[in-house]
This record gives sequence, structure tokens and C-alpha cells, in this order.
Amino acid sequence: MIAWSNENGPWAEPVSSPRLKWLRTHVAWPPVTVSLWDDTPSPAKSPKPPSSLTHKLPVITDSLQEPPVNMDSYHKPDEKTLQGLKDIANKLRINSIKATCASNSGHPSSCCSAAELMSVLFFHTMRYKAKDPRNACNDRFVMSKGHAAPILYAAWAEAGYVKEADLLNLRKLDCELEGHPTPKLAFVDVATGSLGQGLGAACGMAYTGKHFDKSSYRVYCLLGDGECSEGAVWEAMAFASHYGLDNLVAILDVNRLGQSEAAPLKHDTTAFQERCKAFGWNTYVVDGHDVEELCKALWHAERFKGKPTAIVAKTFKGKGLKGIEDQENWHGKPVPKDRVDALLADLQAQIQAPNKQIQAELPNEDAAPVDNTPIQLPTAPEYKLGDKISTRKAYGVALKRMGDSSKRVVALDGDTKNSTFSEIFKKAHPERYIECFIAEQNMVSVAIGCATRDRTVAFASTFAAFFSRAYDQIRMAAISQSNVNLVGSHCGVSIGEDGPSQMALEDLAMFRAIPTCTVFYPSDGVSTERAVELAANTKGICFIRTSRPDTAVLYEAGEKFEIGKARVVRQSDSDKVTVIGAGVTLHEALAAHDQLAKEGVNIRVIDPFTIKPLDAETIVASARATGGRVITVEDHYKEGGLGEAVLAAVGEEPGIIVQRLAVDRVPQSGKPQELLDLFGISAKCIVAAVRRTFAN
Ligand SMILES: Cc1ncc(C[n+]2csc(CCOP(=O)(O)OP(=O)(O)O)c2C)c(N)n1
Repeated sequence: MIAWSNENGPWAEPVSSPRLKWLRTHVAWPPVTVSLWDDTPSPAKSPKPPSSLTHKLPVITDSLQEPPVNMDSYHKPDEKTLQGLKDIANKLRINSIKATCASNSGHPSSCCSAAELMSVLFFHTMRYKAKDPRNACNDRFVMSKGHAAPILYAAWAEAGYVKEADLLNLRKLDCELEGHPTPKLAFVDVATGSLGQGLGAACGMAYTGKHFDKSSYRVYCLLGDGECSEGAVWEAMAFASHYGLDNLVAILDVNRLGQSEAAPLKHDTTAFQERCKAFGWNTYVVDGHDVEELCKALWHAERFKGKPTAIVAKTFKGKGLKGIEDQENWHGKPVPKDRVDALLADLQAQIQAPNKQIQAELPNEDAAPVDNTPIQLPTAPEYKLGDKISTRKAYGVALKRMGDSSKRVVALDGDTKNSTFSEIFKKAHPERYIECFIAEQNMVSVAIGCATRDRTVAFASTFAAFFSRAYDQIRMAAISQSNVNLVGSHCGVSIGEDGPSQMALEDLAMFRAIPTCTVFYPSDGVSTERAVELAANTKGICFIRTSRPDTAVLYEAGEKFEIGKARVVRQSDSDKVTVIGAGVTLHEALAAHDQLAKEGVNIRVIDPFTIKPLDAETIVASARATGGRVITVEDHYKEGGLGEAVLAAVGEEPGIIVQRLAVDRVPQSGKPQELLDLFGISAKCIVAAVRRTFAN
């Protein structure tokens, strides 16, 4: 028998710390917060707590506005309900087996360990409208172990949303029930299947529910035990407890086995519990096949305030399948044809009331409907031609201004807010800023979670270089149909002295390769503001690349910018070469233009504004007007950046030759201008390249 316990003893009232006791006696000290959807004034401040108690108080006090719950008031569900839940668990097993047999692929043993967990969650604990899975008020469920998709589909079939017959089309080309869940399905918020990412997204949803929507919906996330070897899981664990996300429950399906061998902790549920506790979670260890224990644990989780809850469920992989249960070498294998009838008959025989249906309880109607009205800057940018401002700072100003316009705009950063300038937003709108600390994978997942169901328009920023460690999350964001906005500062060698570890030189390649991504590379304050405005309203992922050095404002405040529309910033009737630069290299190109003009050589200079989509029409027309001669210059490695984007755009045009100036080796520390020279992308180098073009 598994221990029923949390750190306060078996099912004890969980509030015991001096801090919480103090809060209990000062419940009239609510946090000063304003709902995103409601402008009612903040409650008046009551006496300040002692300073030693202030840490994380807003989170805790939110919960304590409700009267304390008597944890002893739990009543076990009646026998009929419990039997109904057991029956549903076996129905889910049966449908998972049938579906994976029909597709001759999939992970039935991973489904079977989670059958009771899914049954209790979907038909006892969670509140949702089964006919409207994406309803804003519904509880959320994230199947982080996405390979167990068939049981998720079976649960929605049991709930009446998916047709049972469709389960047999699992993984077929014309069926949306894919191998792993994606938001093509209305009951899926984020794509999973790359293990370790679900909990971070669930954190974003829970944070949004608690702090932005201020709604009672709750978030449940099912993880595999093998999956818990992923570091991203523990980034999320730390985040959830730091922010006291007591509307979040992680269920760990500890079935001992991974894909090719046992998971490292095997069935050591105590080790899982200790780890979760150490990360600041409320924990319960249960027999994951005992529906009664699960009902009880989830009931307590719902009422436990101040911390997220982890339910560590001891289960068996392939549970209920004789000869397969708890055996190695069954991961990702459908039940063999010659055994399927007997195994299905076994499961069927355990079902006592095959036709009994259990309806999920309905949610509270306390989340605002989706608002998708476009968000505009409150006024035109306020820069004057020639003013000097870095695009990273212009980002902070722009985001703050977008935040002034709409409460849907939220910002996240990974402890770089004073470098990316997201701190400007934070200062103006602290209640809509999420500090994610130095955990970029989790930051991206949280941002994706915040943006689900269009609850927020999320902008997450860090040094562009550090997005590379979240590339899998970014890749999955595309599959998730996410509209998240990612803003990377400190691109290229122009950051100078900090050296190559801080320089993003692969980010354009990385983001260009993402199918749903729009890549902005603004070159001055005005275009940065417009990039932020456009990104807020653009479907798919948006990446905005910003630079560290101060550069001159190039555009009038009223200048219009569009995605995929380049600006020709210098031109004459006698241009000899088209030079395309962005960010600092656009300014270098302009300096080269001025120098060459003195020598009587005119060049055309183009600011692409977006690298993806790239304005091929303007580039090809300019190339034609300049004898087919094009030079690209970029503060990025040669591979995958601006130069290759231009090459791709002119690839089918005869008579156009593209010369690429780019960083071609690992750089080093130095002064920005020295580095631009050393790596061949300064004005001087552009002038030399233009001259070479003629020499050839
Ligand atoms: C990041 C990542 N690495 C590897 C895989 C391949 N993979 C799919 S399922 C699996 C084992 C998962 O084990 P566990 O989390 O314990 O889930 P179970 O199937 O046992 O419930 C592996 C290694 C993956 N999908 N994602």
C-alpha cells in the first residue's frame, strides 16, 4: 500500500509555517493587483507584513482570500461512481489498444499505465464543457508524455467530443488524431511529443489563469517518469513553486520503464516525492491504479493553497495486459494481432456497467471571452531623425507602449530585462511582467502557455544567443500553432567586449528555418516600434532581432512598415551596386554609401525590415537596376542568415550575382567597431567589396 502523505502528515491541514499563520490572521491584506479584464480599483492596502514575511506574498495571499478549507471534509465518492471510473479506465485501455492496432503503431503500454489517472481526471476532477473543449473557462490538461496520445483521444471520445469510430483512424493521413497531440485538435493547447516541455507550458497557462485571467480554471499536466530526466521539467518545477501556482497539478506516471530500459529511479516514488518537495511542491504519493486514492489526492490538490501539487503515482506500464504489464521491450509496440482478442476480452470482462456514462462537471463562467481586436501603438513613434537609440532599447519602449494600449500584452524575460530593456515594460506594467529567471527553455514554454487560447499576447526576451538552448521549444511552438513573440537582443559581433559566448550569430538561421515564423530585423527606433506592433498582431511565431549599439533613427515617425516590404533607403539613377544590410550593418552600408558618393560611385541601399518573408520583388528590381550586382552584409554567421535569404530570393533570376559579407569564423572580444572591421562587415569592408565588384 502506498503512503498517503504530504509534508504535513497524512492529509493534514497543510498550513503550518509562521509566514502562512501570519497571513491567516491578516487576510485583509490582499495583493494589489488589477485584473487584465477588469479595471476595478485595487483593494486598499492593509498593514504591511513583517519584512521577513514579504517574500512571494502576493502569490500566497491570493489564495488566502478564500476561507480556510477543512481538509477533513473529504467524502469518498460512492461505490457506483468509483466503479464507473474503473470501468472508464478499462474502456480507455480498450480504445487505446484498438486504435494502435488499427494504425499498427503507437504506444499502448504507455497509455495503459495512465488509464486510471485519465479516467479520474477527465470524469471526476476536471471541469470543462465537453462540447466546447477550447472554452476559456475550462480546466486545461496537458499530456506532456505526448506519445500516450491514444488515451487522450479515447478520453475525449468517452467525453463525447471525438467519434469513437474515428479512433481507428489514428495516425492516418487524413485524420487529425496524429501520433502525438497537436492543437489541430480543439482539446489540445500545446503540441507535445518532445518530452519535458509540457509542464513549462502548463506553468504559463496556470500563471495566466491565476494572475491575468483571475479565473478559477485549473491546469493538469501528466508526465512520464522517464521524461522527468529532462532538465526543462525541473526548470518548470522551480518556476511553479516560486510563483505559488496552486492552480497547477503535475501527475507523475511512475511506471518504472522508459523506452529502451528502466527509467533511472524505477519505482522509487519516495525519490520523486523528495525531489518535488525540494522544488517547493506539495506532494502526494498514490497507487496510480486506485481510483479512490486518485480522487482523494486530486480533491486535496484542489484545496491546497500556496503551492503547486505533484501527485506521484506508482503505476505499471502496460497495466491490465497479461504478459505485457511491467515487462521491458513493449514501449511503442502495438499489441500483437494474435494476442489482442484475448487481452481485449480480459479488459472487457472487468467492466461492470459498459454503457454507464459520467459527465464532467461544468466550469465556472469566470474567464473573459477571447478578445482578438488588433492592438495598436497608442501614438506614432516619438523619435526624430538622427536621434540615437539602440533597437534593444526601442523594443522596451515599444513594448511598454503596446502595454499601455492593451492589457492583453504581457512580457517575460530571463533575468536580462536591464539588457533587453523589457524592464521598461515591467516598470510601467509590473502586474503583467513575468520574471522567468535564468531558465530560457522554461521561459519559452511559459510564454507559449500564456499565449494559448489567445489569453494573452506574450513577448519573451533574452539575449538572442540564448534562444538557441530553447530551440526545441521554439520548434514545438510552431507545431503548437503558437503566436508567441520572441525578442533576441545582443545579436552579432557588434556587442563587442563581452565576446562570442554572448553574441547571437546563428539566430537568423534558426528562426528562418521555423515554418510559421516571421523574422523582423529592425534597424532603427521607428521600425522597431512598428515591428513590435506588427508582431503583436501576427499569427505564428514572431522573432525580433535587436542590436546593442546606439544607432541613428532613420525613419520619420509616420513611416509605414509592412511585413515582407523592404525600404530602399538610398537610391539614384546611377546606382552601381545594391547593398543590403540590417541592424548595425545597414548603418555601415549607409556610411559606405556616403564615402563612395564622394568618389562619384553611387550605391543603392536596402533595409529588408523582415528577413522572413523577404521582399524578393524589391531586391530583384534593385538588383536589375544595379547591373545584377548585389552585396549583402550581416552581423551573423554566413550560414542561414541575410545573405542566404537573399540568395534564395534571387536564385531563379538570371544575371544576378550576390556577394556575401558575413562573420565567417568564431569571433572574439574587442570594441564593436574593431570587430566589425575584423570580421569584414564594416563600412570600410563594404567600400572595398564595392570596389572589388568593379575590378572583377
Ligand atoms: C526529448 C525526447 N527524447 C526522447 C524521446 C523518445 N521517447 C519517446 S517516449 C520515450 C520514453 C518515455 O518514457 P516515460 O517518460 O517514462 O513514459 P512512459 O512511456 O513510460 O509512460 C522516449 C525516450 C522523445 N519523444 N523526446
